[in-house]
Amino acid sequence: MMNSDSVAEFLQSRPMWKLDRQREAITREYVFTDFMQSFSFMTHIALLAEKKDHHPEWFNVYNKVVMTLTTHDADGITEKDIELALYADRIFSTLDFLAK
Ligand code: H2B
Repeated sequence: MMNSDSVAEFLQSRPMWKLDRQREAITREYVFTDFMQSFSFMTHIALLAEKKDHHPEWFNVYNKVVMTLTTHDADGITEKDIELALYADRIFSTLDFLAK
């Protein structure tokens, strides 16, 4: 489990991510132009999730994806969640290649 200082540091550097205290998870909403973008984004994340054996909880409606990250084995937020969050943000910021 990560200490609360490093979680706070992450949240400060990425204000789009919120802490869900009840779940001990981090969560963010991504907004896309359409379903194809949402689903392409999810496909990219899914491949890394399988590779790392660390999977997001997510909710998708059309152009929106809400992603919640927590480590079930540890009952809280770990480095794996932060790593997946950073990866998801990076995929999101390179959406031009998803748009085609
Ligand atoms: N994903 C997440 N988010 N947390 C986990 O603890 C977790 C996982 N554990 N994916 C993995 C799979 C575990 O169930 C397997 C057995 O390693």
